[in-house]
Amino acid sequence: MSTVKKLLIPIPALAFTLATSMGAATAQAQPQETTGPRGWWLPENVFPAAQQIDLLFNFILYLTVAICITVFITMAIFLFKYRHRPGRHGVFIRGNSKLELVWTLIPTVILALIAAFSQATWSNIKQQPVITKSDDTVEMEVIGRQFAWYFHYPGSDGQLGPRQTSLIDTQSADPEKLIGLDRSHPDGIDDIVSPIMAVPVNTKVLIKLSSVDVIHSFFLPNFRIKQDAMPGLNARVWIEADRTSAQVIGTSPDEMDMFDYAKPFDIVCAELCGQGHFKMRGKLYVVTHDQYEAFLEEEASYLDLGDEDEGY
Ligand SMILES: [Cu+2]
Repeated sequence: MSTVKKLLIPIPALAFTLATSMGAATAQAQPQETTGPRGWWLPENVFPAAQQIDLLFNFILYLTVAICITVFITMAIFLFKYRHRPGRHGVFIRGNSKLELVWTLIPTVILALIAAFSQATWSNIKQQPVITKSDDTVEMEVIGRQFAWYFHYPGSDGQLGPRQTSLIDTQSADPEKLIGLDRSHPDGIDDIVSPIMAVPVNTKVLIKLSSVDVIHSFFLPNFRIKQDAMPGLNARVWIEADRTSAQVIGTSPDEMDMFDYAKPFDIVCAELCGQGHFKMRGKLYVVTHDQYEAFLEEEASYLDLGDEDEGY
């Protein structure tokens, strides 16, 4: 076998690796059974405000692919046109100021345009007053810990109880001790801490995001949300789903029956946070208002049992 043939053999394998790794961040994060109808592209978006993110993503992708193809074709033409031929000598060129100005200005204008387009999207997703609490919003807290997510809901008083660093016990099997919830505070008495995330559909959900150990990243592929969870810092995130997870992902007899066997959206950690990073996944159920109320009631009933059993 010639050397050229030997070198050519790995090319299909390499092309396959490149093609599959293009969507690696989302592909790895979305196991087949929970992310819903699995197309070859992004998972279905249920967050109307994130449509702008998809538009920007596609615009930047198509632009960079077009530039990439143009550069490689130009390079190939130059390689061929100015290849070595007997008797041909190189020519000394001092440079071309006009040409250099053009290839500096074009990318500058393109980057400025992308920055201008992104600014509106960024403001809508990130800035006040979009993420302000009001009567028809739901507030909750999401806390990352190696290697799971915990969800802190306000109880019937609608107020999130405070968490204290001194109360955090990262070795505890009890979720409320893991996140350091202060039960002695009046706001914290009826609070719920659960390893399951449930939010009502068509409702703005404000999330206070943090971590009790290392940096994690809260990634909701179906909402195009990805935000770092930092120890000692409260990041603000908001979401609003226009469909329930049962409508998008479907139902399964294997799922817990709390939400009529609805399958959940994926929650993944998108920050390499330690040896168990790969298994740091959670379930996000977007449910009807009735199902959401029933979920909180059921969780609160466990809370009462815990209170009766003083020894525990
Ligand atoms: Cu993590």
